[in-house]
Amino acid sequence: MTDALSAKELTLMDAYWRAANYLTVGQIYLLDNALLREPLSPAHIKVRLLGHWGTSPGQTLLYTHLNRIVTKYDANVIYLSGPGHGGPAVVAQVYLEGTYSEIYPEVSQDAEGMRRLFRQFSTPGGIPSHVSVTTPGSIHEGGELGYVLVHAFGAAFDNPDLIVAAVIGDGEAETGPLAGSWKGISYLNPARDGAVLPILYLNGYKIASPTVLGRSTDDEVRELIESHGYDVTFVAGDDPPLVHQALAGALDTCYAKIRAIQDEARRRGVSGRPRWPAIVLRTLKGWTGPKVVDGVRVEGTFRAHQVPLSEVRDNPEHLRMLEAWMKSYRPGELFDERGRLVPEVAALAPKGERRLGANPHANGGKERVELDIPDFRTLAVPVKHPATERVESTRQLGKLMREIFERKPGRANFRLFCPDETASNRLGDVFDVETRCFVGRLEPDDDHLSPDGRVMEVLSEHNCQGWLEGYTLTGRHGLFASYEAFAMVSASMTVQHAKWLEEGRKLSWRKPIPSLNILLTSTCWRNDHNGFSHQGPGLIDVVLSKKGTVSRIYLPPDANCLLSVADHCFRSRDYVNLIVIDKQPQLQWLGMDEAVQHCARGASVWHWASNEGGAQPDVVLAAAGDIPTLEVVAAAWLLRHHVPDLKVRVVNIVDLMTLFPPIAHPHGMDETSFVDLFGRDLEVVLAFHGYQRAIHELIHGRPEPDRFHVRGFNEEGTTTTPFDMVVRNGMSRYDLCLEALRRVRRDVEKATEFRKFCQEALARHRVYTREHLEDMPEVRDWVWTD
Ligand SMILES: Cc1ncc(C[n+]2csc(CCOP(=O)(O)OP(=O)(O)O)c2C)c(N)n1
Ligand SMILES: [Mg+2]
Repeated sequence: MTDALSAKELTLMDAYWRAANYLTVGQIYLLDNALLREPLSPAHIKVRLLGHWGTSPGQTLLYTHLNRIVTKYDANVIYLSGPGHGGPAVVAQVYLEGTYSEIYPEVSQDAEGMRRLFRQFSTPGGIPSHVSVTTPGSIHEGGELGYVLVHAFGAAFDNPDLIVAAVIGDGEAETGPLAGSWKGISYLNPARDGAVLPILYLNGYKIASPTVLGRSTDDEVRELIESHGYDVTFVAGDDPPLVHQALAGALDTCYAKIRAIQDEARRRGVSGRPRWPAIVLRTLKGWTGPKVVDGVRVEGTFRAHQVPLSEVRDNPEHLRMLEAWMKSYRPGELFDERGRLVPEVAALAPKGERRLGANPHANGGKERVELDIPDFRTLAVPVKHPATERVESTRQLGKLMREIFERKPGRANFRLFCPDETASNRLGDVFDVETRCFVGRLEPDDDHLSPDGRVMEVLSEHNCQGWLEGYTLTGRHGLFASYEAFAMVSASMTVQHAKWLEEGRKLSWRKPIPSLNILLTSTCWRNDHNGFSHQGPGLIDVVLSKKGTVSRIYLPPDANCLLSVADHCFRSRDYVNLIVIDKQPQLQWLGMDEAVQHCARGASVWHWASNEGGAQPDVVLAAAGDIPTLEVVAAAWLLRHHVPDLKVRVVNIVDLMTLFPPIAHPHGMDETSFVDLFGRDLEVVLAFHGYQRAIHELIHGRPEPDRFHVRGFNEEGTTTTPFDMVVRNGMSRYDLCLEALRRVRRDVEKATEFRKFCQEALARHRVYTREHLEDMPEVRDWVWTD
């Protein structure tokens, strides 16, 4: 086989790699004397050494070689670093190519800029140690390991020209999400989407242990990845010239294969799942670093993971070794008098937006095209009288998405991600115009399945959420619809994404991206057939813990509110929007105009359900969530019929964050509005979709918070009737009535009889459900009557 690189190219690429390695080590260790123009002394060394060397030389190598592919083929490539703790490697690279200094001019491409580059890394007031939001060209921090491949696929969908290089750590490859993400190629359409190039980086170790794949034979690794459907090319070695040649050749081959697959599909149509190329790179962990330190082997072992020389300030031998290590890259040949990369080497970097750090896809807001959303009011459910008709609310959202799918702009920029539950979640109207995506063998019995679909059904919450994240991070829009309980599977990804958005907002060069929209349906209250395992509203608590700048939680009580909320969420940017509503037929409360007003306010008094008249109510019955709304309104109805003397105000909360004081959340309503709803010292019985404590957290700091008596999900669940669920959790209409009477501060006529009525109703419920196995007709068929 002929060498991929000429002797000259090889020399220059090696120089580029050495420069990146030099800058990587400099960032980890040096405060000053960046170009080592004077003998290294302890004063030049950082007090705290915080960074990761082990993964870095492999990543600088890959980046250098991807630069070559970009330049040689004018390829459109972004780089995702799975082991994102190799932050200094990627920062070194974006600095060398010039993007870093364009965004952060104070970190200039000269000696002073290099000093700043080193000093800022992993120091207070500086930059984080990972490939984080501050790193140009990054859409993936790689802090919480496991998501690099799902993000890569998300970025590639509907981006036909893009190649996403995804570097996977061999430790990262042990995570569940990563192991599950190889199957992305069964959803990647070679005619319509871009390409993902997985690069499994086998340096053999994690922090302290060997990796499973590192200790596997080449044959075993090959079989594993081939069995996922990839065409694997191995690159291995510890001799730089040989590895350069092999890697350059491998990347040339992979590039050619990608283009051949795409050309074929774009000319002749998609026929089955192509065997996409993947690379396995087996090199030493901490390659080119110190081989042995204090008599212990470091290069090629787990000991290279973080800082191979840990006592450089105090141990003269370590200091000497650091100096020798850095000088082994021959900085004098690489950087000129002013500290600039010598022109011949610098010329290897791609130009303009082709640079990996400057590619606009990795600053997704730049690529964002607004979503073309139809007027959701045209999908309104007519509500002549509140609480008289039952509708599957999520079905209206399916209709809205159907219309969004229909209105494709030049290039489609909307997808629905769902673990196999689109129809089950009553969102199936999208199938009037869209199909489920599947790139593989199709059977005549398949239902709305094709390689061209944009409904992404993979039974993996990690894939669904990660794909949507990658899709939005590159400027496109979508929704992840999940069973409520199982959104917890990817809750940690929600947390990480919220952190990313939070940091991104602080950087003016990062343009706002479409929000991450998560629909939680099949909720805890209505998992009649699935039972306790499916009953868990925990994601609300997770999102509640995120900063108000990025977190939103909506609990629309009916279809028209859901449409209004969804429209708002689809138009928003830089948020994590959690929308919680069940899919079962449910009573409808508000006409569209009222719904829009209610959602705009976030919470309001429902006068039609209240009987306070002009007077001060005895009690406020408040609800947040669809089932709580049903129980609260039914409780108000019972009270007005049985104890008309009791004055009740009904409040509904659709935007949960309005309950926060304004200092805690930007949606927090001002005190006047809060008092308008809940008074200053009125007793409030509040039924909540999730765990009660969330409400107590929200209203902390409001006037007299002890007067809020919250009922919510109490971890009482099983396979049972809808009403039994609320009874078990003490949130039934009868429980709410009893609670209201318990809290009232005056004697109310007929209260005693009504208490008895409620207790008897609960007892009757118990007997009736055990005998008839369904809810009592008076509950099951309840509608509002005057
Ligand atoms: C989900 C997760 N668990 C644990 C960690 C802690 N951690 C940081 S780096 C690392 C080892 C990573 O090994 P590998 O993926 O092989 O990367 P590399 O060898 O390239 O450094 C671990 C366990 C993490 N960052 N994320
Ligand atoms: Mg490793």
